Amino acid sequence: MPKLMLALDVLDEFEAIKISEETSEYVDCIKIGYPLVLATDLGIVKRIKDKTGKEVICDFKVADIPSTNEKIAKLTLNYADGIICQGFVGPDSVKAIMDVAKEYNKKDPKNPKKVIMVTEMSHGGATSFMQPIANEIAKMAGDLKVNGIVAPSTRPARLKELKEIANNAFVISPGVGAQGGDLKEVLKVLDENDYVIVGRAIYLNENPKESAKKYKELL
Ligand code: NUP
Repeated sequence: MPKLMLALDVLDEFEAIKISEETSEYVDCIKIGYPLVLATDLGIVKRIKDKTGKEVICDFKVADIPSTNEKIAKLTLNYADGIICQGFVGPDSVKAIMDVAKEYNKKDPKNPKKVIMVTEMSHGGATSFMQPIANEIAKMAGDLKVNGIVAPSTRPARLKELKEIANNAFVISPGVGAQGGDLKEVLKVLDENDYVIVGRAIYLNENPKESAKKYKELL
């Protein structure tokens, strides 16, 4: 049974806090990204954590040179439990983020920071340039021993392949709900260490709590 990760891409702090509190009974982890952080500030991570007690992952898809990745990771992991980065920039850029996480983990080994790397994205356009190199990116994820990878629920066969290649990494998988991914097929691939990411199908529902409950039960 994979866990449920709420993608909280709303643009208003009041709404973000309200939805995260309402759904927290059914949600295992909350993922926020540029939409909410740019609409508020990075401190929103702490405010959501304080209200819900949930882990918060920052989906910044960091994709820069190592020294810039390092700066972004230091700022982000000061608040967040994990950070999402792109793998296509290569191992040195990803390692820079992992080194920052290791420093934080030395100081606070009980709450280890997670580095999660995108392999192949879930939207249609990802088949143009990402898909042809995604297996190699997943192999790099396994070699570097990142904590997790992002792989698409919109393409369960690819999800399976990427999960197998990245072997020890857990998978967080977007695409169920608004993007039309087939949850039944996804559940054949993911296990209890993995996460199904659901955003709009929960936060745009007129009753986010009921929707989160429904997804939790389906999982
Ligand atoms: O490949 C990816 N696809 C994707 O949708 C990688 C992602 N990080 N995401 C994110 O997952 C996307 O930015 C959004 O935050 C979430 C999916 O949300 P929804 O389609 O369920 O609303």
